[in-house]
Amino acid sequence: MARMTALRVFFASGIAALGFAALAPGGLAPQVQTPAADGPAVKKVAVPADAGWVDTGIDVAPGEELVFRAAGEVSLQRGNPEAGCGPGGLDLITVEQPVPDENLGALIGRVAQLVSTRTDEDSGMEIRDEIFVLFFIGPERTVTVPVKGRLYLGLNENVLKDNAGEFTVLVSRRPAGDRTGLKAFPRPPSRPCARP
Ligand SMILES: [Ca+2]
Repeated sequence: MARMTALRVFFASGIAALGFAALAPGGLAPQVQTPAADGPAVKKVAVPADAGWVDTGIDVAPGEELVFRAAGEVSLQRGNPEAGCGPGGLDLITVEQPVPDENLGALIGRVAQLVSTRTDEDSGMEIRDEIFVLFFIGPERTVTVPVKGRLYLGLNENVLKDNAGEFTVLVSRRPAGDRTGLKAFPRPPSRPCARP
């Protein structure tokens, strides 16, 4: 289940502005955080297929472990019966998509760290310099965070306006160095050891 493909680290300026421009105005409100009964907090995040990067509201640190579990159906082209898929995406790879070697429309993640902002002399537009990492998630995956930043979720596609539907993603996290937390999602309490 866990896919350990390499995480790509990017440094972008200008391009980063395009990335942020894909966000819905004002961003999307993160969902309510619900503490699990016997484990780390699990956050439920809706990822509409046509929304661009969804801000989870979660700031992550290097070494922290994130466990994702996703469900839901989306269409990558409204009205096209061949364009429906779950978080694993369509069995299709195109020449242009954010994570190039994974299925089109699959659930992907992005951790972005803003380095600086500056103003373009010609256009007057704000340019955001940032470091970011993109990674495949799919229906279920555990990821160790490589860089500090804000966690965003989205689809592995560049043409988003014609999409419909949404994924629902549960995000569970464990701090770096924490060996007491649960590996993934809450499990039933373990039985006490039998007395000798
Ligand atoms: Ca599309």
